[in-house]
Amino acid sequence: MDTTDMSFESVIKLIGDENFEGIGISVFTRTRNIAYSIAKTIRADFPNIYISLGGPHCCLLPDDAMIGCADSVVSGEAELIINKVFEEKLRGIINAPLPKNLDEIPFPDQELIDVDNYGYLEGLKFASRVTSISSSRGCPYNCSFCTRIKTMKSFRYRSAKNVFKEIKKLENEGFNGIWIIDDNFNALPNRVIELCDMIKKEKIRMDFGFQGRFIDTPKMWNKLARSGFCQMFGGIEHIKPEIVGYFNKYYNPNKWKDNVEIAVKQITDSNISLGGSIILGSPQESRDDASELINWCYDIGVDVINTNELELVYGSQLWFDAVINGFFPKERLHVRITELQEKEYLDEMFRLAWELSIKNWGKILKKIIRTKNDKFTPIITAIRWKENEPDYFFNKGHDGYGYGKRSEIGKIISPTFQNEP
Ligand code: B12
Repeated sequence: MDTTDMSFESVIKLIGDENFEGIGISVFTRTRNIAYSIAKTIRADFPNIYISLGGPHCCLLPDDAMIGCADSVVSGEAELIINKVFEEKLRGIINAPLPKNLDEIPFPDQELIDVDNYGYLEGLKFASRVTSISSSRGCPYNCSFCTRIKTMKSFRYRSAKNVFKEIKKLENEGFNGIWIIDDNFNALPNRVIELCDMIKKEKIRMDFGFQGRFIDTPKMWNKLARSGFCQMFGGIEHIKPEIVGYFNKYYNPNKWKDNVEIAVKQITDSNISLGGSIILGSPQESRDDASELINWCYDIGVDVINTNELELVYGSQLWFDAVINGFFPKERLHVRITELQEKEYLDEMFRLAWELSIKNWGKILKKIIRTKNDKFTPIITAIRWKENEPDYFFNKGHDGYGYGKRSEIGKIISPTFQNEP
């Protein structure tokens, strides 16, 4: 619904027009209300359709999801069990086993995916035909704002050989851009280097982007850049030691800032375009801290500064601490910091980050020309990006990773996101 701006009504109409026997819905905590509404409407209008819910929120709170009017709720990863669930129309809460060896899972069938709307990040289209690869699951770190769903707690990864095989298959299918959507693609630098060597050796000419972590490994960044990895998104989150500690981002909060700076230099020296995410609004943050952080990101060479308001989501350490300390009742599963504290400077800071990112426009364009195999697609969208600023941000703009639209800063009008009452 988010990628295509599909309204609730058009989803229900689609269901009426087709002859579905079963419907599966993925549920995020922030999208649970719309997911449950869809399930309830299907139940009322099409009582014979079997409904199953799954996804991060069902891993966290399967009971809550069961009330959402489904026949079954799958908690865990569905690959080993999904056929059985739908063929046998299983009922109730189903605990799915986690696949241990990810190399055994078949590659996604791209024909089932509508890829036309895929591949936009911050309004820039990555390449003309883009899809995604998941090369690992989970994350070895323990950031306090992240919901630690059970599937994430066990960090598992595919072999470089197996990932390469999927890349080759996608190349044969006509894709020229791939986003690696792992929580932390470069958690194991040696695996990444092995993959880069294969891509280089086989002369694959595709553009790759990834979500990763800032680590001091010049060799890895260099190899990535030379095998088509031209864009990275990483979580800087903050530089103020009290806040870095509050986020549990690094073993020594005093050293995080230096660590990021070193990695950013290595990444940008390799010409990889860099999006750095930051989280604004922590209780320990002043307006000056936020502005210092944003300006620092710009000064050290982050190309696009991606701003997020701190959200306390069920399943994260921060949510748990806030409930224990009586900041809100445990029934509230998703709370924005501005619901708890006045943070009048946030709008101004979102705008500052956007304006500084726009200032990097020429630099981003140069990087595209220098590093990308498909230069044409991103340049066309980059021109549109520049022409529409700041309208793009305020009217058609982004929330977090580019999903969910803001009518004005802070007000999200994404079709799937509804504020809690
Ligand atoms: C890639 C990714 C993205 C991508 C793509 C999102 C997408 N819609 O697919 C981008 C960058 C766009 C993104 C954006 C956001 N994301 Co995100 N993202 C991820 C990430 C890193 C990987 C997802 C993934 O592929 N996992 C691997 C697969 C195997 O797991 P899975 O998706 O959960 O699916 C399995 C099971 O859940 C189950 N399942 C899933 N659906 C269904 C449905 C049925 C019927 C059944 C039976 C089973 C089933 O089977 C699947 C296969 O094993 C996860 C973290 C994580 N490890 O999951 C966060 C995560 C899903 N994101 C999260 C969030 C909060 C967001 C944003 C809201 C961030 C923001 N502030 O903007 C936006 C929302 C965007 C949106 N509306 O979709 C949270 C969700 C938390 C929660 N409690 O709901 C996660 C868990 C990160 C975290 N730990 O905090 N995200």
